[in-house]
Amino acid sequence: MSTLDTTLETHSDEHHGPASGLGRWLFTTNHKDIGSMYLWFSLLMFLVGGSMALMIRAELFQPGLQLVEPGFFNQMTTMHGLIMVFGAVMPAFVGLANWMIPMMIGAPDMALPRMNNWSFWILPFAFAMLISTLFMTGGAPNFGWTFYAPLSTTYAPPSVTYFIFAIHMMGISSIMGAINIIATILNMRAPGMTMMKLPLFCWTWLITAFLLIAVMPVLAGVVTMMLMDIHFGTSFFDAGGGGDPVLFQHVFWFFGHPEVYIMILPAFGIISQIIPAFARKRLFGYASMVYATASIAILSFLVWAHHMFTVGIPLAGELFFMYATMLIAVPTGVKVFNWVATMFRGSMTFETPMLFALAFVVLFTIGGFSGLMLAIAPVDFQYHDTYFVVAHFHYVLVPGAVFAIMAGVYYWLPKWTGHMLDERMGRFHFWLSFIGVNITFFPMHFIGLAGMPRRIPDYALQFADFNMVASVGAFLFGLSQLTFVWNVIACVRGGRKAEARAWEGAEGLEWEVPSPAPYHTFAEPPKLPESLR
Ligand code: HEM
Ligand SMILES: [Cu+2]
Repeated sequence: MSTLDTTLETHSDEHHGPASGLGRWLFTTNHKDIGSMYLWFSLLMFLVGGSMALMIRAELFQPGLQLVEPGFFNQMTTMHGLIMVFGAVMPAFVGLANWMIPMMIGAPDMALPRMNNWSFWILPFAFAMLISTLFMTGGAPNFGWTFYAPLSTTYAPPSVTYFIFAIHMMGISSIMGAINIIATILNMRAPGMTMMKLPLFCWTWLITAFLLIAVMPVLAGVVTMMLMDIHFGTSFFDAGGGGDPVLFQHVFWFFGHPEVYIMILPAFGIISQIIPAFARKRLFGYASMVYATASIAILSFLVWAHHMFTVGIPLAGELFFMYATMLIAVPTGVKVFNWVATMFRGSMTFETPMLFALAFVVLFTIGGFSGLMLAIAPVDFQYHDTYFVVAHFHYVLVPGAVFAIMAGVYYWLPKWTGHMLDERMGRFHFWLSFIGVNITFFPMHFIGLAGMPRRIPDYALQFADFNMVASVGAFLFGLSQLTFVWNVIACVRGGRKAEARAWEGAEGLEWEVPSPAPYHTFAEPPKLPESLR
């Protein structure tokens, strides 16, 4: 090697490590730094939103009013829902996308690194503003995470204006993140990585990004209409001025239903990476996974009114939305079938990421089945707005989305930190969470079917036993998350050294680079490994 070459190399090394101090984090355009910030932010929001859930469950431990004012209770349910959806689950997926997509496709970074910095940094401001409403006159938003008008307009606390601004900012962040992910995946794949070789986490995120671009503007639109109704004399949602509150629900759920897939499709992707690794087999039915994901995404635009069966839509509408919703079970069933078929006759081992992935398959499916029950229009008249709904969506969100995120974190932690995690602590966290989640949410099916309404601080005596069980489970689940925090911090600080391919059966470009992954990977496009050729 000539002298010139050597100087050039040392030169470039000197200037491309991380900057030092706070500036590194404020001004970074590095996908790994930004991914880490998203993940830490998400963890913080998960703990804040989780504490709110525990306040709710503490009040509901017994019938009667014990701990909080009913008005404050409503603020807690609202803030809990908003923080978990927009602050915990969505940013966690974006963090995983930032870390993993460039490494999985063999790109040096995201396509639009400066925008990436901005996508992240507006989030802390949005959530600081949202949470600050708790200290304002009239209190925080109290109208539920679905913010139905006129509760969120005519009868809303003054802080609703800050809520609207916060939602706008979150929307901008999500749209920029989505544009970045699409630009990266479509343009920056290593030579030879055709679309049908793309790792499934990238595929599911690509489709999710299109969903985000399609529906975040709808969310922005609906909050803007609220803003107009509140401050500028319009009556979009005010029957007294010729408007219609049901219009709100249509616009909201046109955003809201695709939103629930935004929170689950990337989870499908993570599970589709992990199960083959620990079954030591290729994923069964790769192409059908891609088509199933796309079908779910397209169908998600045609089912929004299944949230509105009770508002009085025409019978033809009830039937259309009922059957369209049931249709989604078909591609979802394909996915579950493929995961099970991947495991069939595989050489399975059950490390922590795999345990979370397996629990995902079983418990998400329970949530899917209760979703099918809710889709049956005539019986939804009984379930609507009861704890059955709360049970349903927590099964898809907690042992669904959240377990998938934890599976992904445990799976990729060795790549991020260079250390293996403490398996015993990981399994301890898994079993406590698995037991806690079921004790919390399974009884909610029964109290829901028996008629206990959601979003109430007090309830009739006959619901007392199951509520007590659910509250005990919630504290078990909540406290066991501290073992997760402990695990992650311990793994960052030390542990057995991880190899490049940290898990025996793991395949993909991310396992070809050293652990921890260097600050810059793939300055040159890599040659694809055997498994991808
Ligand atoms: C420690 C785990 C959790 C517990 C114990 C918990 C508990 C609760 C409770 C008791 C409610 C109020 C139900 C009602 O009164 O109607 C609620 C609502 C809600 N939760 Fe959770 N939750 C947890 C985690 C999550 C996660 C991870 C998410 C989202 C990813 C989530 C999303 C929601 C949503 C969207 C609502 C509806 C809020 C509303 O009614 O507007 N929860 N949760
Ligand atoms: Cu829906």
